[in-house]
Amino acid sequence: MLSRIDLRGREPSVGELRTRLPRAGMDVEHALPAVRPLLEDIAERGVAAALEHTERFDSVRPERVRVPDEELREALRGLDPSIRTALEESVSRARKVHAEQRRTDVTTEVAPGGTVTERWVPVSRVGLYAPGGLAVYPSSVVMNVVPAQAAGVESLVVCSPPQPEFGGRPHPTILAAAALLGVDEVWAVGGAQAVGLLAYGGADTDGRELLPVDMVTGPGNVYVTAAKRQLRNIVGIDAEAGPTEIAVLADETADPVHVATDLISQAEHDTLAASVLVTTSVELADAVDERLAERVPATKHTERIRAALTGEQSGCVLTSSLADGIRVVDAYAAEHLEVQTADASRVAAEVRNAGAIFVGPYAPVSLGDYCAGSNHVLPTGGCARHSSGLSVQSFLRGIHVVDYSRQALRDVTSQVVALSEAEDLPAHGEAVIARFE
Ligand code: HSO
Ligand code: ZN
Repeated sequence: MLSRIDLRGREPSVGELRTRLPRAGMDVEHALPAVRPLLEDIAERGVAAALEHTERFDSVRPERVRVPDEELREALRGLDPSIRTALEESVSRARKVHAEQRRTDVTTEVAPGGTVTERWVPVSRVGLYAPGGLAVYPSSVVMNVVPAQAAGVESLVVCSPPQPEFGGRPHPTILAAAALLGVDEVWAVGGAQAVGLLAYGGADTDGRELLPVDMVTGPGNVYVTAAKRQLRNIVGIDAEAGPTEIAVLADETADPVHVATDLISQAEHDTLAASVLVTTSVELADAVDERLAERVPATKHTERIRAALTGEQSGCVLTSSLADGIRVVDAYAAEHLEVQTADASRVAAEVRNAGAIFVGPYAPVSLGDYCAGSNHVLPTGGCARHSSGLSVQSFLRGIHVVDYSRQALRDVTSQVVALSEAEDLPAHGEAVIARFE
């Protein structure tokens, strides 16, 4: 089922690997011309404009855009108890991991009387977008809210599209997840309109105000991503999320059922999802293909999965050695990488580029999606070469606080003056000299 790229006996360069390896893209540029005028309208007319666009796109008009507190509490009460228990487990594991990511301020004495303190200050107000429709992911609400709260973000607002089948409210599990996490501000608005409202602010018909945020995070469709790209000078954004990716680096010791089920699991997200097997073993590749042929027709979202696995973004790469396999996965820099080899920990330790690494037979990506404690908002599209997933750090700014005494400044005057002259900016040096005349 997976198309094959045979690299055995070849040593492609990193550049060649990057172009040859399968990869799906998202055409954000294409969506921008439609999104720009919509955002201008939201900037001018706020919630009224958002309501009109929502009615046009989603054929629904929520009675109140700000979800009343009572409806949040009601959604949590109505949540299936087993889902509630699972979400609580997910939250508590994620909180354990993210609590350890907090930073402490550090003061460095650079010279006698001269210090620089790096002060970590959380972003004040964050907007989280939670999609509706096909992708209703309460787990993503957890993965965005937990690090923001651990960072100390004071004000959090969730936006999620109103759903016609829920009387114009966002999906009840999204509301319940927000309530469980202690987020009490939820607005029933979706798409690019939501990103616009979060950036510019607005007021509901009953006067309740949506204050503009400093940062917007959360996954969304191409229009949501286009809106984030368009507004990135006005609000901070998390990385642009492309279609999800799983790469599995496996040798002949891997269990083909584990490999096949994991490739299928991420293909389940989207016809554009990428599932890539990198292996030294033709026997394993054949066995995985057999398991895929059995399992794909037997699972719920067969057509979506088949489209993803047979799409040009998915495939199987054969390499001569594990070392070559590591070069391939490093060049690919998958959002999720599973290592299913003998001595998987050692192999995993050699990998440099991946959003998250899942080691051995008992760490499938779906564990990480829900309940490992790790974050599932991860860099896609090769961005794992230079970026990390969402963490406490994403919501912090490290502010340098510079504090020098008179003598400490005097001691370094000649160096400041020399550099200011070298750059033909003498007024920079004069600002220091003036203090000692
Ligand atoms: N695998 C997705 C996250 C997710 N999976 C949410 C299930 N729900 C991107 O990391
Ligand atoms: Zn997933």
